[in-house]
Amino acid sequence: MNMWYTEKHSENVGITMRVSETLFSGKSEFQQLDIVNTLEYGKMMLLDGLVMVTERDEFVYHDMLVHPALFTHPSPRQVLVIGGGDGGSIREIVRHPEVELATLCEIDGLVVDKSVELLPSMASAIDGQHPKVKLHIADGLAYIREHQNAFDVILVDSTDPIGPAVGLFEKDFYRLVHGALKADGIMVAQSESPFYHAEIQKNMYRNLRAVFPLVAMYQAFIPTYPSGLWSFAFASKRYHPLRDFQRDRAARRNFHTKYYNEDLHSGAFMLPTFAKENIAE
Ligand code: AG3
Repeated sequence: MNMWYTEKHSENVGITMRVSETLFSGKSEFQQLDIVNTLEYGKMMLLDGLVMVTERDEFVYHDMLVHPALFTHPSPRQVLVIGGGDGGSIREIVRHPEVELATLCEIDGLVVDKSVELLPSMASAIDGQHPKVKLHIADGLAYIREHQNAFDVILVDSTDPIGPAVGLFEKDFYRLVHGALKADGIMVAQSESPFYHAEIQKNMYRNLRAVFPLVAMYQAFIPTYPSGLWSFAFASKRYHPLRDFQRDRAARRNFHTKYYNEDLHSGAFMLPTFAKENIAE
């Protein structure tokens, strides 16, 4: 057996992984979903052919989407994830004792069902049993329109801006997120690769700045995403990710994080010049 899966990152470049078996392959109302087993990265989930998560490196993405905002907000009680149907972000959120309720709003029920069935190391908190987790299979835009002034932190755990996620990179959506946050709320969204996606980042950060008073980019190393250099947008109504960082609370956390730590929190906001230039005002 010599089966390989390649995600093309440009016309001429891609990442390729040896695959041992296909665990699921099917089409939902929204997108193509595939879950395969790879030899080096464990199980891998793809949406419309794009790598969403692998068991081996998902810890980087989920640590970094969740912990910087939750260790900056002094009291993150109500947290919403838009997208993120694999459950990895919710798993990290409920490790914070301050969190009272973690809500997942995922548009595609098939992603949740198949993650619970095939990716239990990520989906353990969204199997319907966790007392602090609420699950909505719904369009994120419609959901936040109906839940204004409700959340301390909103995390946008989306795929690339093609297919069902296009709207999650637009100004109208950020206005709704702003309204769905309380007066001191924080939003974090995955914001693509500074190396490959300069145009997307330029528009995305311009849209965010039109809505939020404080917008910053931070980075993480994610081997299976295009270029390996990935980024997140921190958009905030009040708290600054470095000045208001609750370093002591982060250092005293009573759970293990394999990527995030209290030193890296600040380091992640230091950017290479080309990344700064992508989002220069
Ligand atoms: N979110 C996917 C980020 C985009 C990856 N892009 C790509 N492979 N071209 C991951 C969701 C994990 N909860």
